[in-house]
Amino acid sequence: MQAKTKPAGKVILHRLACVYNKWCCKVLVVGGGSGGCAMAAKLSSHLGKDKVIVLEPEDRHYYQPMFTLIGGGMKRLEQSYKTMAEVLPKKAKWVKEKAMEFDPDNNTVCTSGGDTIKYDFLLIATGLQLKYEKIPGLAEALEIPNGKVCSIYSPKYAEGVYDVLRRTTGGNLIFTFPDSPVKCPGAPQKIVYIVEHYFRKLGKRDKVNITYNTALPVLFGVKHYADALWPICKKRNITVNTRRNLVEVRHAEDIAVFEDLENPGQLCEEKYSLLHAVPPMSAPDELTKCRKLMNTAGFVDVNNSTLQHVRYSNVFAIGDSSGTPNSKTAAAAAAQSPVVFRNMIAAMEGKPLTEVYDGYASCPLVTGYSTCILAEFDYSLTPLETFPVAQNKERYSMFIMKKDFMPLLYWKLMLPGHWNGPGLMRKLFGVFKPNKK
Ligand code: UQ1
Repeated sequence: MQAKTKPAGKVILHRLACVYNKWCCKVLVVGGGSGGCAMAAKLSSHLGKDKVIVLEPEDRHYYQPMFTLIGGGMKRLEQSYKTMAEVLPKKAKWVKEKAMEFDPDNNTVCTSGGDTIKYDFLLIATGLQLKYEKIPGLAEALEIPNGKVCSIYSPKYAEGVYDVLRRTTGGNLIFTFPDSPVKCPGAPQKIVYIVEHYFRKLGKRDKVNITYNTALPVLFGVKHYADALWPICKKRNITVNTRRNLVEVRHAEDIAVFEDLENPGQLCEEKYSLLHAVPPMSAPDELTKCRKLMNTAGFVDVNNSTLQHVRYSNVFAIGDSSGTPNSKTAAAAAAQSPVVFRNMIAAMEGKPLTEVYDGYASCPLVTGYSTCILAEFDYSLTPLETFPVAQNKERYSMFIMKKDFMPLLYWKLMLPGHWNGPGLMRKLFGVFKPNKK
């Protein structure tokens, strides 16, 4: 579709479509997660009442960055969510259905309720789906009452992680990172550090062996922080195996099967007393089946700078489903939000897109019950830090920021559309650190 100028015929056709379709809108936001909710707030406050529809089937909106802390027993699940009705902007219309079929050539999305929503602009903010079932035995193992397998990634299992932890008295504690892009790529190792500290605090560290098996070739993608994390693993006797991928869980025998990704087909078995598994993830199937919208890796094919779709000028993406090569975190969605907003408005007004996303993402790497390394970086994987302190050090201040300040910032500023990431703060603090960017 041409977003800029609409011929009269198209306008009439659009009006007619609105008569026959149940729903019709200026902007359709698919997904009411971090990016979708913040963008619906920005767009509906700019465009006015009922110009924006949010398509979101869930009742609850979870603050997912809290799940690691829940796994460590530092927060409870009830503290991590609000109702969707509470967080979605009042000026937007909430259709509590799922997007089932995308038709970008006709500017429509079909819903689970059998409706067709016609849009002028589409914002894809679906996030990722968790695919526990892709690892044979894993989904079943997670359902076993008083079992040994756990996972912070789902609200269904996050509290169970702390239950498994409290039941574990010794043996092999095994942690994984899957062979797929994941949301919050730091989380699979944050839970390792928390669990290690848990046993140290109890005076039982010598009773457990701790191993982190990651499918990645590195511990962390940004060297500046990886160089800080490797010595932490060494000092705390955490074994790290890279290029090792969980392929099966044989829960009857408490055995996890891993494949050596450097030697495909070569398997090894490990007996566990606690297995923390991170599922493979992908964009939702309903989205990936619309091949025209996706890149070859299975994410929405948008321009890395403008976040506009490379083929459909009236389609944008924000957050984890986007194909941009940044780390998938809420902080990244926050930094993307002003870019998507201003570029979408420019596209509506037929003006050139001028806003550029630099790939900013941040990851508060919690390293125990009182410390955190705040990693912040851009597309080039160079640090892009906010505070005038060495952020590659474990700090109590960053831990408090992660645990107590970030949830407030999220609910009070980000979701209502007022948080654009820490860019402005970085510039202000930049006065105190002339040598840093
Ligand atoms: C951030 O913007 C954000 O999104 C709201 C997070 O997720 C909850 C974060 O964890 C962080 C660290 C940021 C970046 C913010 C600052 C103040 C550095």
